[in-house]
Amino acid sequence: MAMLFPKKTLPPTKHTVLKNWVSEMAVLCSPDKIVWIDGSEEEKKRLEDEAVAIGEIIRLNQEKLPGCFYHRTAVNDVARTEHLTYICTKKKEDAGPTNNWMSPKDGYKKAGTYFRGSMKGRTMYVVAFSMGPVGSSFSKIGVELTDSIYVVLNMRIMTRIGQKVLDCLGAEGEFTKCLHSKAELDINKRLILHFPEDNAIWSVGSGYGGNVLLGKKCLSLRIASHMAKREGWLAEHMLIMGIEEPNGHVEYIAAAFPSACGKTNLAMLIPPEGLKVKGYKIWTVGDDIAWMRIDTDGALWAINPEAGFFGVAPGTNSRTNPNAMATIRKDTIFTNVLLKKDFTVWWEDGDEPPPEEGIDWQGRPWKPGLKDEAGRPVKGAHPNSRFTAPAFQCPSISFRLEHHHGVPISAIVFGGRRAHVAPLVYESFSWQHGVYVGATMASERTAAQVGKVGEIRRDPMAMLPFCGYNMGEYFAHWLNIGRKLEKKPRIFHANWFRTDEKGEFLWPGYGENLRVLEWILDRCNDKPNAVKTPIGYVPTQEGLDLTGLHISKEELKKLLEVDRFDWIQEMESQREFLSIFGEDLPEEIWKEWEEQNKRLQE
Ligand code: GTP
Ligand code: SPV
Ligand code: MN
Repeated sequence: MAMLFPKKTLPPTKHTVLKNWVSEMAVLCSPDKIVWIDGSEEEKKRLEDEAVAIGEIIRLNQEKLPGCFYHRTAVNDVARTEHLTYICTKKKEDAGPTNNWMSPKDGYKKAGTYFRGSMKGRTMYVVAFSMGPVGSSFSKIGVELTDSIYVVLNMRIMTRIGQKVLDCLGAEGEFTKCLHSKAELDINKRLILHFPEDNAIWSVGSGYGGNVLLGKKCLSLRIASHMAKREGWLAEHMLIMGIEEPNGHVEYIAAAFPSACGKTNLAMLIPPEGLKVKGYKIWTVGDDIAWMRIDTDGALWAINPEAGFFGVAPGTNSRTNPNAMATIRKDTIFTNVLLKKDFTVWWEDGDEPPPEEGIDWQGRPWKPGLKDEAGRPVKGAHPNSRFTAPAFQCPSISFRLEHHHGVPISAIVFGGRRAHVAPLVYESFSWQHGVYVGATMASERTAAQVGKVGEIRRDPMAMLPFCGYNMGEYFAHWLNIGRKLEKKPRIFHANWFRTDEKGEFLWPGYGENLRVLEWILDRCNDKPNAVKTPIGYVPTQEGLDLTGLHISKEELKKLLEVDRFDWIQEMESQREFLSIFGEDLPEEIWKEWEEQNKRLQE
């Protein structure tokens, strides 16, 4: 094996702090060797060959899926483990009531015992990566040490990696120290620790996406949100998309939905038939993370710090998301989907009918109609199975992804998965009311995190699992940003998931969501197609362009309904949630709650 990397002996950097840290972590983890990742094509080939040789990944059918690979994570390691994810600050208050907390001392000590010797017989890869374009003043650099080639190959797609990043870091640049080891992949020895005060992340015992691709949720949200609070910007769990009008003018929106609630799908949408005559074009800037700051023009500008998509596979097909299907035709890594006999892949609600046989996400033989001992259908692909694909392969990708400056945001949309209560869309009354709407967002739990699927939980700004500090202070930070913004984006709330009595979705969703975005942009341009309700402005019955869509008057009414009885109950549940922040909750949020409560009682 050592022969695969014959030349690499000296670290290709003059950064003393970095070199010392790598040596120190190597002493802790005891890898057989250390390999500095340069990011070249030849290196990619070598890594793929080696990972195939040791069984870490499977090469897929290169005729049908050129450059594609398959990976299966451990059965108990298929989603983020929020209960094992901690914010390690000196003071417990700084993590706030919604985060798990450990002192940095305890964190290093406890995880240290799992890391000790964990890389024996393995290689430690040193992956320098840039979140945001390399060299941009708004980008952040991290270095991830990992014993997983799968992680290296994913980081290669999701971020910008290698020598160019080390060069950019120079001899003294700042970087986030990211340490990862699969160790024993034992859930009882798994910890995902964040040390915002040390700019460090330690992740051990997992091989799953958000737990181990440390540039993503760990750096770009948990650590970055902490930095953003100090430096006066926002790090958010948001997609960014552009909507181009026929005259070539593009308006950009940012939208925060919890995990597996439709960000990737919305960011890549294709205009529905009925709206095609209007000539809209959609540009995808990002599908998961937005870093936003106030620019010299007084507006809010956003970049997507990532370079790839780590998207949910099930439900992705040529009807729901043709752009995603085009993106994943080559050079894609598939994780925990069904492996077919011809070495292609399959998932539930994809393009093809189920194959006659295959190997499921647990590595077991599978065929359609298979049931478990309790008689429940066995899925071929895990509901949180994913694809990792380069963003530039997406037909709708915006060239602005590589722009250091990002894009100006006209509207912010919060949203969740709510079978009841929340209407299809509404507009908040002001920035302050909008922050309250975001702070009280709720959603049904999905398969993207371990826990009971379907359970309603409050998920402020879709950041509950990702805010690296006290969320009470986070709301205050949002209010502050609003005070500083001269051109404030309007704030909306959307819900594609309202159901009828039979539990069927009332709204067709996907491409049809453009109809809602159109209304949102109309509102940003002061079009009066809305009615005032106690919770905000809701479209009038004629406010949405429904050309070509078959939806009954009753269904539309139900979709847009603000039921006072439901909302009064909702307010009680919000009160309970807001109370947990105690003194840390900005009084403006309470004030908005009280006023909305009053409007509902009137
Ligand atoms: P993360 O990557 O976990 O952050 O998820 P995401 O927010 O990007 O969600 P994604 O777009 O991958 O969608 C998750 C699931 O929701 C998929 O199974 C989709 O098919 C489904 N979904 C997305 N948009 C819609 C919609 O408009 N309506 C309905 N009914 N389902 C949708
Ligand atoms: C999410 O769960 O919100 C994701 C996938 O985007 S993960 O990278 O696992 O966090
Ligand atoms: Mn996400």
